[in-house]
Amino acid sequence: PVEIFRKDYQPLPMIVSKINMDFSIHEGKTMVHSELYIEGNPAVNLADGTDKDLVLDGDETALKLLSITLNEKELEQGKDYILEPGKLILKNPPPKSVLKTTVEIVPEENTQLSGLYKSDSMYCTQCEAMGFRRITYYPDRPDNMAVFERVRLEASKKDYPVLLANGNLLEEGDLDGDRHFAVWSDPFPKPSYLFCCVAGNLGKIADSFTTSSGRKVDLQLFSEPDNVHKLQYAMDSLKRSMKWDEDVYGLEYDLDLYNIVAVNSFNMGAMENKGLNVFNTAYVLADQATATDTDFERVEGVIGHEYFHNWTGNRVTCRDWFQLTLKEGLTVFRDQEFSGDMNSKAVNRIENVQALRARQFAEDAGPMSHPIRPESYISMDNFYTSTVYNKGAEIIRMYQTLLGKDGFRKGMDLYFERHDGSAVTCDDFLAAMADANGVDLSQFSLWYSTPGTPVVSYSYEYDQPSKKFKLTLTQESKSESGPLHIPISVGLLDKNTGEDVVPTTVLDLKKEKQTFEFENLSGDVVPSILRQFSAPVKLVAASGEQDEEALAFLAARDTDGFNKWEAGQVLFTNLIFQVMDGKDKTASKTWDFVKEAFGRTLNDYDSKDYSIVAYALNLPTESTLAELVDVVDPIAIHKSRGHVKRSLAREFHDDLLKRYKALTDAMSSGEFKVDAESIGQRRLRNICMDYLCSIRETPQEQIAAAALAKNHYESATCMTDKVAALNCLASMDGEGASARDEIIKRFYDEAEGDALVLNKWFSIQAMADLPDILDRVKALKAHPDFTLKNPNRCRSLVGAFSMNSAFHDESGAGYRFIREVLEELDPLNPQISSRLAGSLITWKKYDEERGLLMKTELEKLSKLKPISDDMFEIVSRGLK
Ligand code: BAL
Ligand code: ZN
Repeated sequence: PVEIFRKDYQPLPMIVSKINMDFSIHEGKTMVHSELYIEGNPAVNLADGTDKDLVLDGDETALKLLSITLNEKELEQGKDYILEPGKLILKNPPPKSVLKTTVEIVPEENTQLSGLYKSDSMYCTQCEAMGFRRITYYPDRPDNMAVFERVRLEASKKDYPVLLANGNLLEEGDLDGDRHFAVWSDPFPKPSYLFCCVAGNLGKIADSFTTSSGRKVDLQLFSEPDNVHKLQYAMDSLKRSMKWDEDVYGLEYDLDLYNIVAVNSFNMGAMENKGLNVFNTAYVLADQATATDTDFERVEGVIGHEYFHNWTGNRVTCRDWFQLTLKEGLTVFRDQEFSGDMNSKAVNRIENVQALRARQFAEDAGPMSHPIRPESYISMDNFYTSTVYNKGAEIIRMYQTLLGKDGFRKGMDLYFERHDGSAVTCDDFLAAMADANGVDLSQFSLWYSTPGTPVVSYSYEYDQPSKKFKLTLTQESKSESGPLHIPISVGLLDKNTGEDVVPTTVLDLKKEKQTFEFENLSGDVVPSILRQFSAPVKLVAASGEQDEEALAFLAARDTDGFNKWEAGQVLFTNLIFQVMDGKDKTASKTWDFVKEAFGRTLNDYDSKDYSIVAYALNLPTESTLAELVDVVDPIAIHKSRGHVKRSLAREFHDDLLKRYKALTDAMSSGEFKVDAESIGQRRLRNICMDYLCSIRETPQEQIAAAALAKNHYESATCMTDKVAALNCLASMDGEGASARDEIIKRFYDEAEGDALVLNKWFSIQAMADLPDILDRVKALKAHPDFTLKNPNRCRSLVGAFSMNSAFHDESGAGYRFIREVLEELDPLNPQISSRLAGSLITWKKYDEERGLLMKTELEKLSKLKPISDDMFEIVSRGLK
């Protein structure tokens, strides 16, 4: 395996400016003919006489080279070109040459799902980051932008009636022997990672969108014929995305056609190929019977995300893969803003920060910690990370916080004005933001090179005589070039009235330690710090202990929705850790604060923001809690959290039941909707059920809990409620076991083979809290519906189990199981195996015995022969 470094970037001396392709698809063998129009890179001036070789990437494990000519002359290996592992080097081709190659590939054997492969009955491609080199020899790097002028596909008409590629359809027709063809052309120059073609027997829905300048764009969404009825929500989301990008950024779609294809076996969530997005079915198919509210939200978000890439990613792309966050951080930020505008901004912010803390903070605390712009990689696939995506989005959000919405828009406009049609760097983005606003962002640029989660500590004092409030902030980060520029949004609330006496103000924390003064106050105040989570940092009290009275005050009265929720979460967290430390919670003041906040929220029947109420009642997740301690004992965290949950459920049993029933009544007559209010009602009712079902120490309680959840399941009219009920039932034992088994079976039967519903069936069981969980997971792995070849199915069982605290059973059996699965999976699909290996590499975070058991399995994995580059990189980093 070779490590590639950002500092070694060199532009290509020769580039491909145009390409024509011809795919002849036959069962078991596809011939790919390519014509590459080569020219000198105008941006590179080499001295006369210097060799200008053209390095073409090609994965020799996938490509069988059948012929190669340059300007119609056959080439001789060793003389005209050299074949090396992963490369074909064309020696000094004259400028303005045409290279023609023919290769044979076998998509049916492509289990890596990178390049051209078969997903069930359809052929499809995935080229980002480096899949195109598994289709043909080509400079497979994003700075080579070429026009794909003619892409011709030919296949059996009966089996593959739909033939698609990027851009516009030029021609189509029938051929002898039940075959047909289609020719596609994409006028926009693009890097190879955005290439796509599809051949299949597909159904579709069609619609159109008229852009703000009056152009009609045809929209087509394809899936296997059985799933066509589940495409409507995605279509509506697409039209909302197109409108939103025009309204917010003045960005219009540029082709006459926008196609999306739903694919069952897909490594990623979706892919933004120009004019032809490919979607993992999980992120595009949704209907009442099969999708949860979270699924609907995700479909809208990912449809938006891929659509927004058309400008931030496709029209302006990355110069090299180290710049991935240039398009991903920016596009995640754009999809988050879109989802916030379509639904609830406050709910959206809470969900995004929860995800960031649970995944990105964990990643940044382990051996895969890297800056949002990494310095090196072995396999780029390993860097499609929460850091590049989600922390990257937080960095973009900070630009907007610092420059304001108008300033940010000015920066975006200048970015497109300067770079439309080119492949650029994160520095170019920063320069556009700085120049458009006339500000110096050089200190801010350190966010791109600094790994780790910075810690910001605060202390404050109010001086009564002068009526001044002083807030001192201190930062600690891994930046090697001095302190970061951190925007800290702060508001001050009057301690007596709760009034916002200083509305949200952005403080520029630029030094290691800074004191900010607020004058002319009329009395003492409570500060609300890091409102809206204005920077991806950990905020701690300098004294080491938060003022719980202030937290209780903020949980009740903060005018900033995010910090109101956050204050409650900190109180919950404190209580859970006190229980973990063996403290008697009833003697603790925290318990009183928690009870007060919980009761007030639960009994607030005035608020119609049901999701916010639900999230305020929800305890922090186990992974969020794990991020807050130096040595993680996942079983202890699980137990303490469970204890606090049950204590609250007992304390508020009657109120929970009352709220549950009130919501049941309120919802009983309504038709199914996926608007914020309906989603919120379901969310809140399901949280009430979850608390109520946690009370099951005695046989009577087990019977009551099982009856409640079973009734919930039986009266459910949508997947959200079915999943919520099954989630509760799946962990029931004792007197609840028969209801559990009955509903697990029913859920399976009612799925009627629907792949996405079966994924839920697998994952809910894999996450269950049962003593014999590992045996159950092993039995599920042997289930006829389980396969390692489908990434969604694989994640739904193996990935889900790795998040169950029982994975960390002190016997080490969970770790052993994962290692055995990974040994089986790595030869099939390294992208997925290396992802799942992430569950073992954080061994240093755990207590010594567990850490050692995890490390032992990692060491065994490192001896895998052969081992994929992806797995090699993760395991080696993990063992460092
Ligand atoms: N570009 C890979 C999939 C995505 O982030 O949209
Ligand atoms: Zn993306």
